[in-house]
Amino acid sequence: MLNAISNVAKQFLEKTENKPIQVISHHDTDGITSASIITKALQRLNKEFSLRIVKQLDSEVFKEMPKDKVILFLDLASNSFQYIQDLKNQVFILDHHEIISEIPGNVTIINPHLFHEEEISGAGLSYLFAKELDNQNTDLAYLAVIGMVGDMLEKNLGKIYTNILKDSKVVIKKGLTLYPATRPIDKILEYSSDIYIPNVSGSSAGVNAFLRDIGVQRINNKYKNLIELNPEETSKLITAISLQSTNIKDSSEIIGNIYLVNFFNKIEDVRQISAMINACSRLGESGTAISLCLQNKKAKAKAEEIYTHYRQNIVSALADLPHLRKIENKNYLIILAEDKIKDTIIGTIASILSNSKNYEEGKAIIAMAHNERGDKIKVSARIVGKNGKNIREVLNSVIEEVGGEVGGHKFAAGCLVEKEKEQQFIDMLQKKLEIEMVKI
Ligand SMILES: [Mn+2]
Repeated sequence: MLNAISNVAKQFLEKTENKPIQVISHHDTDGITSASIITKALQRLNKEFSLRIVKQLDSEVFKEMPKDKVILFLDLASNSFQYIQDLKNQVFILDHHEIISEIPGNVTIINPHLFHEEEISGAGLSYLFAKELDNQNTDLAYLAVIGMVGDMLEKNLGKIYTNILKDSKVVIKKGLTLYPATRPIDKILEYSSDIYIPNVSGSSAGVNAFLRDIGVQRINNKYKNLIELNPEETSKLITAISLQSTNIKDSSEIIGNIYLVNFFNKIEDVRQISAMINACSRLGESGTAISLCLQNKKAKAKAEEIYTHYRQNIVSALADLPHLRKIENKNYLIILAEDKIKDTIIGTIASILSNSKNYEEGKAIIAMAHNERGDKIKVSARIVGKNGKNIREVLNSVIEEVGGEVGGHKFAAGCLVEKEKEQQFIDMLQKKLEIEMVKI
């Protein structure tokens, strides 16, 4: 694959010698870090280019495609050939999503699925590509690591990513994956949204009692940072969290690599940076997210503000849940948030619900919210406990009849439906969910 990337980089330089470039990337952390790497690389080459960040590649995006530019897609487009084949442009794609149809003639693509090698995130591919353009871009390797963690691909690292990690100078520690690991453990337990421990989460008195019970001591009246805990303290903490939290089923869910990077001249937890990028982008501030990635000082303060705001959005959305319209039975819960929850965080809300122990394993959680323009409905579906029916197939079967676009996988999928089809979609969804239940 590395040879192929080198060839594609050469072709790209040739084709863009006298032509401007349109870069199009995805709005999640992996897409934003991909876009940041390529932005820096193209600036270094003095190339003329513009950048667009999109939630998904739908027909709308293709309506506004510039005619006389070379198009470079990052972290998306492998399943959008039906649109791309009609373009007159020369198209380059660096993506790791599954290819579902024949590659059109105007497309040059790097996708790990074509090489049967390890899975590489969009940012990893963008980094390898940028490094071929100019070896100076090796200093962007940290962004490839942030993108990888953002896409949760860190569990099975292969040879290529191991080398990217070496380039990045990111330090890896084994331990508890709650973040930011660079902060005191009491603050992490109090504020983490990844675990819920009754009487501890959200309560500083509860946290103190919890830590005292398991024998983690304060030093000079302060708790250690998570990364400073010794192995004994870490293991006591992991045991206590697995026993008392209501959402962690197995301690392996909270054990893993902690990635530490030098960012704005401070050691930071990559998961925290990824969460900040994600928050900025989802609240419509992708420009800030990219500036943050490229370590622009002004962007940092703004990103921190947005991140706080984003977390407040989620907290208030969760607090609003009891007041929203719902359709619920033993096997599924459909939440009709309408315009009361932003479409950009509805997926996060569905994930949080599907990870709580309030619902039985195998239950389908489907959350629906209107988009900003009010013409479409974003649907996010999850399966509790990641065990049971294939929710992507369920959505597919509904969309086949109602119309729309589906993405995702077995236990976490989503789709976009025309607003006027809302009732038809809900009726059909209930019908399909019930059929699926009977099959099981
Ligand atoms: Mn990705």
